Amino acid sequence: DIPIIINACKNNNLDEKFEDTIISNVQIEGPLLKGEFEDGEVIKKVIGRQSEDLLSDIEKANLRGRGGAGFPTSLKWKLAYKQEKTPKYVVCNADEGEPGTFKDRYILHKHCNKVIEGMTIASYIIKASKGFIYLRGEYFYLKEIIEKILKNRKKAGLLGKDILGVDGFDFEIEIRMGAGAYICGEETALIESLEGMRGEPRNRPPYPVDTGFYDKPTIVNNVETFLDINLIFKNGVEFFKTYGTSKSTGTKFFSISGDCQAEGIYELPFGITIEKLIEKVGAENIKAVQIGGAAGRCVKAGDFKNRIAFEAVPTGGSIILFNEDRDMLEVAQNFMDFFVDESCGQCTPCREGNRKLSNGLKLLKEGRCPITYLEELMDLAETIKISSKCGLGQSSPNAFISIIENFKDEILGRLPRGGSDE
Ligand code: L3W
Ligand code: SF4
Repeated sequence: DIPIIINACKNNNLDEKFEDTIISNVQIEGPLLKGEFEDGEVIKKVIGRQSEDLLSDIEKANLRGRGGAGFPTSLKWKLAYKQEKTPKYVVCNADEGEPGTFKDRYILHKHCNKVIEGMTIASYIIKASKGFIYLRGEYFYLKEIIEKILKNRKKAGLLGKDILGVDGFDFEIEIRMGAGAYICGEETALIESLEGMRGEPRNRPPYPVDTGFYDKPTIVNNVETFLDINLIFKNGVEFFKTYGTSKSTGTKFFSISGDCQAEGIYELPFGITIEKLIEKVGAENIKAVQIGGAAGRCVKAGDFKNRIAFEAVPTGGSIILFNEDRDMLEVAQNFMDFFVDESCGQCTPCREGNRKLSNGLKLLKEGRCPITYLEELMDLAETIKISSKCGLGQSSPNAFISIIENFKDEILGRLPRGGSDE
């Protein structure tokens, strides 16, 4: 018997009560989940149109991936469409494991039909015949719900062979469960896991658009990106662009938690200021906001006029608020311990470097970290960012760096003898 190690991402509260409390506060100010939606209605609108034409609409809408990196969806899909290798694959990345993120879980629970509709449109555009929903292991309870929807859609001719009677429009979707590893949210580790291998990132390039699942063209997109596709083809490009900024069009789902009265899920236009967001969730005396989860940056009170957008402060959706009572070193420690746990261990800067940053924070909290060592740790943090193999390592020191830089006064007071190098 080989023991299965389930390294659950600890920072999310996964008990069932969570759905009834935090997720019950859903504030939708954008159009994505509003209005009537009939299964198959958006697919019907795209059928008969050429892939190039549909890709041009996505390009004009300037849709950017909602998983955090903001890569142009039209470019990703165009690269996959142009590939001659077949079969091609569409993967929905539902391995939502970023600390403080719980919006995809809600979307999949309550609006899964729209996500599947978006995936089916993607398959029509790039000419893929198979799709996967890679579902976070801890969201096992959603598997049955999604399976039922897939079955119903197949019965209605919206999945399977010759979808809606269109000759050769074949698309099947399978659910694959993750097993609790955060790294499987990184697209190439996800693909390795889909192939039955240990979830370890591959070198990129080649990118999955040409060398993905079993080396075939594969697009991997976040749950929310597939949701956005519906809006573009249902209401049109111009309508989509009425929300957001010119470089970050549309709306964004945020999972908001921490020191506030109305934590929950919010759909808001891109470009909203941090200040406005704090006001919306009824938070007071906030000294820091972590934007983008553990991989994101910690923004200090003086910078709350900044906007949340790909060209300003980007996020895949996680927003965590900290009030004046919070010890920012504890916050940084929490994030660094998370990365020490979740690093796949493949490359040295991430595996060893994050451990050193975490240990350095312990020394700082105990008042045993001289200023010269703190400076060395900041250099190490930059080295980890530039020398790690994948997005996890490259973004893991963000919280450490931004907290040390933004809360210098709070931290310098914790150095031995006011900062002297004893
Ligand atoms: C073709 C090129 N494709 C880039 C594609 C690439 C990917 C997308 C974004 O994640 C953050 C990090 C993590 N030809 C391409 C190309 N692409 N150049 O565009 O790529 P990239 O490299 O900008 O970002 P990334 O490394 O994928 C960066 C976080 O995202 N992350 C994401 C997790 C997401 C989930 C989820 O959606 N459920 O878990 C994982 O590492 O923190 O900060 O598709 O192929 N020249
Ligand atoms: Fe693994 Fe970290 Fe290297 Fe990514 S950066 S491959 S998670 S060790």
